Amino acid sequence: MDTAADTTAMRRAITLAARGLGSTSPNPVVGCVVLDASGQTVGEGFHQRAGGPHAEIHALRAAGGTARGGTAYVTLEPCNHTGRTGPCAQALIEAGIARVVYAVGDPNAQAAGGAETLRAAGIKAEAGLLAEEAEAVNAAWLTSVRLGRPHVTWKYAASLDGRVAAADATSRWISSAESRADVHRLRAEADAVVVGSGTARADDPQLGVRGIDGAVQPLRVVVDTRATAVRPGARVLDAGAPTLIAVADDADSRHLPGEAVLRLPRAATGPGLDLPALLAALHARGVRSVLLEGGPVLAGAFIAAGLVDKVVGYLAPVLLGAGPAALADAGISTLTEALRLDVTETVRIGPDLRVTAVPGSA
Ligand code: AOF
Ligand code: ZN
Repeated sequence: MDTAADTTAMRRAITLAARGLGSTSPNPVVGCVVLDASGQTVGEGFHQRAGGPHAEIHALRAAGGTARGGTAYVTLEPCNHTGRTGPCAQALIEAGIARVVYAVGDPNAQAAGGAETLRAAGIKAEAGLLAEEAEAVNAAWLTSVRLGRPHVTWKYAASLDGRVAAADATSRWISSAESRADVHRLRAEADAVVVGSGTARADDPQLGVRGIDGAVQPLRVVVDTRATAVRPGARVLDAGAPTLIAVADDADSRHLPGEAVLRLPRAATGPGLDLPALLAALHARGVRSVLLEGGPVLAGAFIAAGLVDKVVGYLAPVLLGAGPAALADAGISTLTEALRLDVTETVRIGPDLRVTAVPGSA
């Protein structure tokens, strides 16, 4: 039976896990809280970077001998394997923990089985407390393990009537400075930022994270099928972060730095690249989360291919009328084909509204 104290401790563990967002990839974000036998918090920890100690180890170290007879709250099932670090299930047993409450089972076959190991040692191991919230904070990693491809968030900024530019193509700045700063936080949490050729040509974006101390710069990816949008001297080729220009395998890319070129097959249908192949190539490079920043054509292709896991829209209180829509053709021609979403969050960001939604389960 979960008590209010259990929920409070797990909520704290989820908050701690979130501190690792942007720095743990290709590993999960994980938080851990240890309460002693009387219910006092004696240890807290979170996973900070791949290869470093797991959350449980940080929390057990902080607790020391006071962990004996206590309860550990972990956002992910404790690992059972010796990878870059030792098995946390064993560490919890050795610390004398009496009960382990974890939110989400570990889908990573190599590490799974921690709960069984704990039970075999006579420790109560309970799953599922605040599982939805723990899933949400770890969505990128869980998706990448379950599907074998990176988690994709499509982000756009539009007028309240859903336009991303005015009729004459002017588009700077529809959303507010606050929203633009918030996008840098999304970039900092992503392993890769992806844009299409239209955006590269129109905006010459740099795609780096600015204004966030200690941020890890994401890989910059431009989908430039015909290798005509990114020219030598483009800002995306600066030294600020690594860059990949994804081009069709028959495109002439001699004007691009060779190490930046990623050759991929064309899509079976439509004008672009094979997007599952793009995601597979990024996954092979350790990318677990992608922030897709447009434009409307590339976003439409991702939606049509069923490759968008989350949508974040910044809606500015302005009307533009006849400009282009945030999403071009997404393979939807009649209402019964519409992609229905569930809104998971709405927040005011300065004067704008940020809406987060995920494809509906229905
Ligand atoms: C983490 N941090 O706090 C927990 C993890 O590469 P390794 O050896 O560190 O193992 C990573 C796996 O361990 C990871 O994929 C997940 O299944 C499990 N738990 N991992 O990086 C943590 N608790
Ligand atoms: Zn572990």
